[in-house]
Amino acid sequence: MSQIQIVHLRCEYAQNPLGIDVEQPRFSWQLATSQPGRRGVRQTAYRILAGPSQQQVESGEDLLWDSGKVPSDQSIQIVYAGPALRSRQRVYWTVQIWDEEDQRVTTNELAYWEMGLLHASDWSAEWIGSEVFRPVQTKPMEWLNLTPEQMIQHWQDLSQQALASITPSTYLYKAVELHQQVVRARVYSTARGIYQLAINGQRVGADLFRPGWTDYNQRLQYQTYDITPLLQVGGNGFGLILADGWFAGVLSGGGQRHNYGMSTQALLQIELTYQDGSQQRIISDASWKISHGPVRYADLYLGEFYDARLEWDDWATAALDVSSWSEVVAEPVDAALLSAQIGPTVQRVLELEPISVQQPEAGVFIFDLGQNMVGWVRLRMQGGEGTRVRIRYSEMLNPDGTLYTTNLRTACSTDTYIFKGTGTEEVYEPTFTFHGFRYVELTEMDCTPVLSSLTGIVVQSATPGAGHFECSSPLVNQLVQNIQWGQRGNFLDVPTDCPQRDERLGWAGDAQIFARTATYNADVAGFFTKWLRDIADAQFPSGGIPNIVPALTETSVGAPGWVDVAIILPWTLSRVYGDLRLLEQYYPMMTRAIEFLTINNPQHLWRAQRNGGGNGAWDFGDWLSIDAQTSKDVLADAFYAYSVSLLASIAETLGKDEDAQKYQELFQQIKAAFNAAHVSADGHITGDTQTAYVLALSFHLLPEELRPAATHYLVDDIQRKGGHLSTGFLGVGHLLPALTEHGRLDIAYQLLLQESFPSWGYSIRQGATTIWERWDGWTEEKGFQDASMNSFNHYSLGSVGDWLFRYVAGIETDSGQHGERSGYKHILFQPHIHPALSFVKASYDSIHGRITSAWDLNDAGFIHWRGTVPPNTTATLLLPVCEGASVLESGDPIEEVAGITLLKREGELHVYHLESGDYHLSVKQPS
Ligand code: RAM
Repeated sequence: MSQIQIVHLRCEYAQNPLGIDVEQPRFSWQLATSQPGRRGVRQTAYRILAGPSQQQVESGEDLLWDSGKVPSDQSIQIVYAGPALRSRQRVYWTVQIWDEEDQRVTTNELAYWEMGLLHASDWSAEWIGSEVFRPVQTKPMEWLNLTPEQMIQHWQDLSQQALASITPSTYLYKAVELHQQVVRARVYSTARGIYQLAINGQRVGADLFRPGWTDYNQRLQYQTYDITPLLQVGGNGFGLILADGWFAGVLSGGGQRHNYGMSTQALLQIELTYQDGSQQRIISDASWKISHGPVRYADLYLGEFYDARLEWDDWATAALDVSSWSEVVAEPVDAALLSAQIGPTVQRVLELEPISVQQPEAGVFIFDLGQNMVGWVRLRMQGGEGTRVRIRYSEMLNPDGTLYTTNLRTACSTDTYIFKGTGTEEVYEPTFTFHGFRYVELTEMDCTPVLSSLTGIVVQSATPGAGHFECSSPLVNQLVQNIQWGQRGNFLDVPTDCPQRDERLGWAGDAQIFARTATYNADVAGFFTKWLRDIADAQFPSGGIPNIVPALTETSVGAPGWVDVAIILPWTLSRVYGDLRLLEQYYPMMTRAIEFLTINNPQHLWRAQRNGGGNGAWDFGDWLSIDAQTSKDVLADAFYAYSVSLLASIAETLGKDEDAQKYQELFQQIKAAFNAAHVSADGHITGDTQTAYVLALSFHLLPEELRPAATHYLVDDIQRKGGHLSTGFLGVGHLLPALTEHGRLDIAYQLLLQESFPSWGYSIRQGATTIWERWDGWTEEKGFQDASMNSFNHYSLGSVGDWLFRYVAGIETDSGQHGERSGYKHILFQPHIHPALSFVKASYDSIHGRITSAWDLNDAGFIHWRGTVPPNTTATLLLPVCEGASVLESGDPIEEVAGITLLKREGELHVYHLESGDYHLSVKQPS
């Protein structure tokens, strides 16, 4: 048996995806070795076999596509090059590789993918609901010019109106008699609203909040399920529950309902193939029946109201009595709007048990889940018929132990359950709402709840965890947890700013600063691929990009540091996942975004088109910085320069040399204008703030000779502030990298470990279990910040996670001139060892497999570094080794060890080349 295995076969980042509409899907796999200590495992060639059935792939006969033996070490992003794929086509595939000794390796893993409905003509289903589609007139956000007080009042009025006018969720149903055994059945389904489908009493798919959030005016994703096992010969019942969701529910825009349409509709097409080869379709059409049921209403912000007395024992079965139900209203669908789901759906991922229950007032029970989380609770309680329990959620408590809900603004986040009164324990979980909370309040019930009465259900977009980071500081370990929880709670179909108040929007500035951190925490390839498409959908005809994606009723372009997501995100994804197709696909979007700025700003300073909102209020600056006012002009010009420089790199990666040169020249012009406008001869930058220096250094805007001075002013400011940072959303992610890159690792560690205000450590000392929106969300002196904007679960200030993985553990990817080294094909290990920590242990599941990097310092003056270079990758290691030190690898003099080569010495750094394998280096400093 070969000692190399081929594992983790993926198609378009997914394991055996169903219903994709990518015309030429891409494959990836990983190599693993069962021989400990084996180094230099490499793929020298691959062969992909794809066929219509398992047998054909295994026998190699009648294949759809045989790539032949391709001499290549590429194991990611390999494009299917067989015949054009048809709607519904299922293709099985496997891969063989040849290793560095030209030994062929095969795998037993057989993967597949299945195409969705590729053409509008594939659809015959119709929209069904209680009424025909009534679009919403897009109106500009009228509240933009209101004062904060007026705004709160305005929002409150709207949410009261919304609650007063809210309508019950819709139940749709049809029964169908099937006369033969079905051998293949698929459902293609979507909704204007959010839906849950059940067949013969069983729920279809574990996904939540389908079809997810896109700009429904432009695009609706449909989902595909294999429902073969759910069907039976004889009577079959199909039931679908439809709630308002993002489509018709309350969704920011100032507490407004009906952002995309006035009522909900569902669309489903069930395609059956029988044993004898004949086919049948069951579609949503005028033959369906409609009614109301136990979900009396459901709204993402307001919560869910569930009356269990209205449940049917035989919901979605053939036996359901619908004699009193109404006819649906059916209307044709514009199938051009439909596209296949990409990326992961939202799923439940964890359950948390409460750690305490308190009774601050008679009849008020407050449960503490010990963690700020996103989802809801599952309730297990007994109650008399028609009695109720009211469930409210909050992130924090008031000093008297009651719920602090003021910062939720108008999001009532209240679930209500009416008991059936069965005489036994009833179990309830909401389905069509979610809340951001740590504390749960139960009131109004006629029984006394106990600790085990509820369980926290954590939901998020199913992005598998990728990174692990642990070190000698419990504070930093908690910080890592808080960053990961912030991501978990806010990656819910789109990357939202916060999960609790009446906002929960895809703020682009937050996402651009956090994107790289996000890639370390989880596999976000599919998640961000979907959202990138949302960004492209949101681009204005002018080329401008909005602040929020999917865009709401916003009609103006976004702010510096927000719109730049259109360049920063694709660039990040291309580096982390080696995804050059995204660069190619969105190149026109990126160039249009930049050309829009260039045309409007001929002086190379970003002055025009950065004031979304008309009155300039939406030029956010270094949002939520503390005790510093970075010049908005400095920020705008710095981001303009940065985006253009990235676009130059993108053009170069894609081999568009002329463009690369054009954007490189443009970058130089912006840089010159930046220096002329903002930088004095001695290196001072207008405003003299940390963020100004950090961005100028990180974005390479200063002449070489001024960098030391700028670093000096930066450090000076930190020291003047007593070792404290002052950066907001835009500066924070670059702060510690900039210090590290400019020789001040000591200051970077000082800020990391700082516990007094303002710092990451300060919030942790106050018991934070997530990253806060504001440094001063709660302080000992002032208590809660202004409730009109104070989320305790926001990821932006957690963008320091990138530094922990990329610099402290030191796991970074190379790119190569044309992206050939990206996706961690060639790893750069750059551990930044410092006595502030005595050990660091990290791992990261890259698209090529698991990378590890760990170091420790011991009293005897030894430095140890342990690392793993996955099979079929290579690495460069930068190790601090001072003059006269000796370096051993697993106890042997390093010069004699296979797989590792000293390339050069750069001052106190030794630069090694590593083949794949595990390494254990020790450096003994001279005594
Ligand atoms: C608030 C939030 C959000 C930020 C915008 C500018 O809505 O803090 O995260 O991006 O402001």
